[in-house]
Amino acid sequence: MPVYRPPRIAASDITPRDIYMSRRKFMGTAAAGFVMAGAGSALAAPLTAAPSRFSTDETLTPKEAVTTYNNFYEFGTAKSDPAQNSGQFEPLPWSVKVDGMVGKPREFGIEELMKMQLEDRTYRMRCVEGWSMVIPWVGFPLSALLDQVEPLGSAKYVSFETVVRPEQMPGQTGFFQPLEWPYVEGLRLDEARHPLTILAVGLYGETLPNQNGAPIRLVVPWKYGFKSIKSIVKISLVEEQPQTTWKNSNAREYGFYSNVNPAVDHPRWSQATEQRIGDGGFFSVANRPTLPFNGYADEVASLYEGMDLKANF
Ligand SMILES: Nc1nc2c(c(=O)[nH]1)N[C@H]1C(S)=C(S)[C@@H](COP(=O)(O)O)O[C@H]1N2
Ligand SMILES: [Mo]
Repeated sequence: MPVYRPPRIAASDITPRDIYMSRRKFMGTAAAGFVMAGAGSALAAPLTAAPSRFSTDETLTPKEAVTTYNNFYEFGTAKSDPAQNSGQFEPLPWSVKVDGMVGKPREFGIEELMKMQLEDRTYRMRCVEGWSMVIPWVGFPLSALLDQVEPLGSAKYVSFETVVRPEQMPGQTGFFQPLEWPYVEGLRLDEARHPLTILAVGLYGETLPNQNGAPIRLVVPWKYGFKSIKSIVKISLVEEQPQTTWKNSNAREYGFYSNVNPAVDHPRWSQATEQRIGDGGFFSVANRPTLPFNGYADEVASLYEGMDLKANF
């Protein structure tokens, strides 16, 4: 991944959380749930979502930064590429195939997934590159989807796959390919079933912009951002630890677990601190301490009892 360069965000760009939340409340009464935009349309549709006890009340990262400073290598490797190069991507029609070691394998249309009980999940997001954001996702627990397909006792892991569409994803064409496609990720089944793990279908109260993983992406807030795979077309329940794109690309630098851990440095930089995008404006530096499990230790540390977190990064 390229070396991190801080974006320039003025303090005035930051949306105070109370303003956003009161706007959300208004939209909750005004919007009649998900409005399907036409196929291929990038029109953002408002979403209705219930509050969640898992949401942080920290200052939100401005929507402008969340939607223009992205990692989505299918659209290019520069932070500005996904927003600039994803205009022709068609998130509709869409479906997600759920298969493998399950009693009831099936394909879910996106319309059906949008009708799940949606919640506001405002989470910290920590990229392995050393920056972080606070993003108000709209989504539902992955466990709610897994329940519907009835995982078998033999299932130990969940694997995820992003769409491959070179004709709409310029990062998948050309001579230089930074990663292998499809982008794949994975979780242990207990991580996948954890209540913090969500499938997000929106952010800031609207359907996901293409650059953030439209129409549906994973969010696992205690792990480095690359685990949160975008634009998912397939979810499989499997017995063995799944392949993951960044580990395949460089196993020494990017592990399967990738839990946020200030005590385990990346081979090329420290993970002890981070820069919260929007903090400190122009002279912003990576000065905020990084928290174990990205601040979600109370919720998730028990998943890793007895495991050597330094060896199993
Ligand atoms: N398919 C796919 N998913 C992906 C990526 C990617 O390049 N391709 N980048 C990951 C990385 S490194 C991060 S930090 C987050 C960024 O999510 P955001 O752009 O919505 O903040 O998406 C993750 N999911
Ligand atoms: Mo990342």
